[in-house]
Amino acid sequence: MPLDTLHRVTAMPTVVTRVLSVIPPMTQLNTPYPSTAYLTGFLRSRNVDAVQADLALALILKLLSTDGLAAVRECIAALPAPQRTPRVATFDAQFDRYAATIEPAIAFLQGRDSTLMHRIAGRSFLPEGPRFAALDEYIDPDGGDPMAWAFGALGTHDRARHLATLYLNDIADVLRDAVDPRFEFVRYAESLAQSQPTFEPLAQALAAPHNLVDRTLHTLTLEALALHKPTVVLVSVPFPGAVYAAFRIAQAIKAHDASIVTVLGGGFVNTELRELTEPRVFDHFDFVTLDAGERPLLALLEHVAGKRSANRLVRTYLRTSLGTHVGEVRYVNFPEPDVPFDDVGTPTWDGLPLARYLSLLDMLNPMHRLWSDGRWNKLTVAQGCYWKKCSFCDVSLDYISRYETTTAAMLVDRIEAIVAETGQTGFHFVDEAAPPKMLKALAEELLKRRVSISWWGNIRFEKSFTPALCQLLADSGCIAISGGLEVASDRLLALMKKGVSVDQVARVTRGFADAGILVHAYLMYGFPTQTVQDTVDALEYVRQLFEAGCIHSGFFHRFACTVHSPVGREPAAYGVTLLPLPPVSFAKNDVGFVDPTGVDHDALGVALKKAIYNYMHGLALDEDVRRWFKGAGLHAAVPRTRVVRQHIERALRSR
Ligand code: B12
Ligand code: SF4
Repeated sequence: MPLDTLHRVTAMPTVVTRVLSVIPPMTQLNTPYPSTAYLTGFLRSRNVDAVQADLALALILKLLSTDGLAAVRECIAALPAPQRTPRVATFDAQFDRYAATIEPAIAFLQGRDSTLMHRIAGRSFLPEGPRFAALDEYIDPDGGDPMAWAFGALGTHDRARHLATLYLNDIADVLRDAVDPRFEFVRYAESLAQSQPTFEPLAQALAAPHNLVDRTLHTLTLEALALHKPTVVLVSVPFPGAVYAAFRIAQAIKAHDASIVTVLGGGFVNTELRELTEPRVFDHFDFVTLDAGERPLLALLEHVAGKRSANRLVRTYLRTSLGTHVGEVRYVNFPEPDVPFDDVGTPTWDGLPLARYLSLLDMLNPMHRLWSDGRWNKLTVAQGCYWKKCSFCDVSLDYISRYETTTAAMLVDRIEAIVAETGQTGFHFVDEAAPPKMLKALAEELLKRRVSISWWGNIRFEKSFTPALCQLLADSGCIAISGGLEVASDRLLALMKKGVSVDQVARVTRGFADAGILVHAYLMYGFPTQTVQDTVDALEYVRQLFEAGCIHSGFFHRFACTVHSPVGREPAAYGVTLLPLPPVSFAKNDVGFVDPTGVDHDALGVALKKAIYNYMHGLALDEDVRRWFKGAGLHAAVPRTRVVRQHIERALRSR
């Protein structure tokens, strides 16, 4: 079909455009995911009437209410006996206590009723289900309070928050068993979307009758439409775990009023839907856009207003015939430059219920604690990554490869505006790897203007982070940084083009630690050609880094090969062979591979995770790392590490 025909079938002239941006369930509960804040701020800067809603938070607050729990109990009553799992039975038996405590517990986690901490911490207020058994697993080796050992010196408030989080986790388990097996607080029905080559599983799920979660989301969607009366709804899916609900929202909108224009975008789309050809997606969404949303949206809003033809849309998929399951999917990308980073405006949280987010205390890991606890304003220091070389990373995608900065003055203007609007001074810089030069300039500008904030974010452990710069960053409010040490092996770091060495990471992290900044290391295992010996050596380096006080926290992730990364694009250069993918009409991201080393990385991963858990408690730091691999299902004996015991200490001395 020629593109000018597209114009006739898709142009939808609307008199006044009102744009509603929506965060679908689930992303996170402690603070809004920032995409709607960015898009709303940008659209308002261009005089578009724009509003936003967080349906993820709204859904949780509805389900976790007295009425919500009563509805869950009705579902339980309708369950056949074999489906009444022990946790469902425990909930049912203690239902009156759950119903009486849910709203106070939520108010406490929202920070609206802090004195309740005493009753919660006393452990006689909240009913306790199976999740509380985890408390018995914390054993203080010195015989002290196990919770204090596991979570550091917890005050009453934190202790109560942890107990209240276990209580909510119990309820989430009941929801999973009795209502919807796909339900989780931070991801929902993720497997229906993640690397799903066809739309079929999602289509089947969307055709199924509503369960309680679907029904609640449907009602909330209609309430948002009634409140905001949008003509265009932008649905943002950052992760696969937000996709199913995004489609349910669009389905509800279209059933209510098919003339409302629905648009899908966000990190998941930018990553996984780059080869979209499935027409059924467009039963729910009129348009799907790729990459940074600003330019495609300006074009799309002009198109919707009848002022631009469809063949001049930017990075946009659409279906060539509306209202049917058939029709072809077209990708239109009229060449227009992106809106410069300088010009994207200031995100706004206006319209989001900032006082109603939940500060959960789930994990021992101090960095995870920052992720799930507290209300953080989110801001990007630069667009993209200045390094863009790491071979495991999606460097071919726009959100990594297009690097643009702005001035420190502009960033601090944005920070000041956000603090004035939200009244909150905590910032999470959501860059993939914030550039050191910009961070330095930003710190100087913050200090110059005497703007007091706390901030944290992700960086590369590169040598321009000198001890002096680390101190400057700390002075400007930096409380924590995370960065990739990845495989902790110089051979593999070179192969993955990380551009850092283990010794350099030691020196840089020590500089941060000395400045009083919490350091979290992203660690990786299972990279192509990684041997058992490499893994044992990596753990020895990590042990020494903890022992030397360079890092305080870490997490071992299993390497996953994606089609957008250099490994996925040139597997032979990394000594691996890709497994063939089925034909793709929907999502494409992860790809299986065969590594001739044949190492059982799953077994090693268990050992690595156990080790790091102990190191974070300062335990077993003087012991031979081979102890963690015992019983890890290795056929041969675990090799002794080749790393000398004082390696990191010497690297630090040579600083
Ligand atoms: C910071 C970050 C995190 C942080 C904070 C997450 C949070 N909840 O705030 C942490 C470390 C906790 C994290 C965790 C995870 N993350 Co993360 N994260 C990021 C990162 C680096 C930045 C996110 C961000 O805030 N961006 C700023 C916002 C404004 O950008 P944006 O959402 O993309 O929005 C822009 C455009 O997409 C577009 N847009 C967005 N929505 C819409 C809607 C419409 C209609 C339109 C037109 C346009 C549009 O316009 C916006 C402005 O330009 C991104 C990569 C990236 N550079 O974006 C990965 C990314 C989103 N994460 C990803 C993943 C997979 C995860 C995890 C699932 C990892 C895991 N396995 O646990 C978890 C999920 C956690 C959760 N449930 O909250 C993937 C998602 C890809 C995919 N396959 O779907 C990404 C893309 C990175 C990657 N390739 O791995 N993440
Ligand atoms: S892993 Fe980080 S530093 Fe490396 S290219 Fe990706 S975003 Fe940049």
